[in-house]
Amino acid sequence: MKPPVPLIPGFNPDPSIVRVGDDFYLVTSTFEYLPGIPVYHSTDLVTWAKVGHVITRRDQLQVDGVPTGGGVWAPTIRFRDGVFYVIVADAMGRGMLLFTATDPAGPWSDGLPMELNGIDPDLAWDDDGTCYVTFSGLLLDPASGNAAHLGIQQMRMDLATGRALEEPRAMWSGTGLIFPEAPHLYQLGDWWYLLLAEGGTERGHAVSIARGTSPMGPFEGCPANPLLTATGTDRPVQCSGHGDLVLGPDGQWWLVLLGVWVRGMTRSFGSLGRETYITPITWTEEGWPVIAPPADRTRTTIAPFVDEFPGGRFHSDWVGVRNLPATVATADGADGVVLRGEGRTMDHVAPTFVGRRQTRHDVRITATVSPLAAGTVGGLTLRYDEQHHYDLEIQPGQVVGRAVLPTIRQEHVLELPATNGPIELRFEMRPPPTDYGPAMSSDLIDLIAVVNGVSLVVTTLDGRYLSAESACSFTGRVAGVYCTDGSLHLQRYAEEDLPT
Ligand code: 6LW
Repeated sequence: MKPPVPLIPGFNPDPSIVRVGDDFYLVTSTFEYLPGIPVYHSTDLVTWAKVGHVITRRDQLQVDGVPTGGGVWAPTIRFRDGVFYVIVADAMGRGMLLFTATDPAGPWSDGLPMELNGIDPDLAWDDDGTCYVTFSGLLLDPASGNAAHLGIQQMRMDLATGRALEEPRAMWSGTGLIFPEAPHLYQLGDWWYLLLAEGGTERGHAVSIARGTSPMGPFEGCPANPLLTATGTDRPVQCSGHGDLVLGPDGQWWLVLLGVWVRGMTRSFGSLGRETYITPITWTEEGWPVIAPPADRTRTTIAPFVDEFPGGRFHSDWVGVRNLPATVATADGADGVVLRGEGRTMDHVAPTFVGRRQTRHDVRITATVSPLAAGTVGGLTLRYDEQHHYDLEIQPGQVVGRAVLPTIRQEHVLELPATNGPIELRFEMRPPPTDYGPAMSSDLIDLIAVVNGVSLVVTTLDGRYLSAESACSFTGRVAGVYCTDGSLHLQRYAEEDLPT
């Protein structure tokens, strides 16, 4: 089965969407990466362009304190009376925050702390203008290692002050599956609909819905729940869930949702992490939505990406880990950017690294770099987190291919031929062997250094260890360039389909 191409490729989970006139805006989760919460814009729900980010200043989040995988979780975007609202959890950081802007491209406000405890907040207003914040009552305590789940909850809140106007009330929380979350409340005709995700964000992920005549409930679950799940199916997009409804330009209802594009059978691996998909909705005569599995309606190709950093500037796709790209790497007069090592490797929680989400399977990623100082150590890396990364590293006189996985570290070392020119560092991710028929991994990754026009395959690594399943991560692969010592000039970076 040919998989549908994601609507927003590369890790972009927990999509939330709002329609304002003929314009659609969509936001996704970004965890420990900065800038955070990209704002994508479309007029046709097919072609999307990033217009900005909600988080462009470090102090909008508590980036330094949060564990990797914490940070920006599940923003909801809404619009009312000329103001865009994004409500989000800075998980294990500043907590629940409300950001506002009159232009979705930004600038966005500093983030008002909201008096509520949980994750996945939603905003809805009734006809009187009362605001209801509905959220998932997941309480995390990293200090004790404990977590509790209170189900879906709701409070009326004052958005001007962030104060709760009442105690949280328990809401309809799905069909009884684990982790009811991602609630969104909509007033459609005579009904208030409460959409949510349940089953956990992995293979059991599901979308369910209920409705009632008041935003506070009581709610009656749809008899057809769960309305969507890929669990137990052979669909190439698994983990489908965490959706948000929108009425399209054509009068058609759509659900944007997250999914993981996997390779394999019942055991399978999704190297790109959780991406954003879109799928059509129809309505039954009784007024319940029917959600089709994501299908290839949206895009057929993902354009190649090339950045030569004109004037030393970054394309808006670039991210840093707990740091903004422009503060990690700087322009140096000419085109390209320069990274200066400060002793931190990719094992560090805040490496000297600039990266971009991997957006496709069967891909060639090339970084053209030159060491600028004697003793420079750095190169191209593929990161899931500080415990899961593959590095292709230039050191004085040698090039190292390194796999870092929890408790495991492996290095392959080759001599680096002398050169006066730049070095191309390359990851080529190709389909895995099919000894059993179906693939038993996500991909094989060749780590290649091209020096003086000669390609050296430093090593080949199995890609399954850098997948959503193995890394147990909410994010996905981010490829990019790092520098541990000395300084490295990054002249060109390209991601393109692997030539066949
Ligand atoms: C998100 C929640 C989830 O807040 O993952 O497991 C969190 N479920 O809906 C981060 O994406």
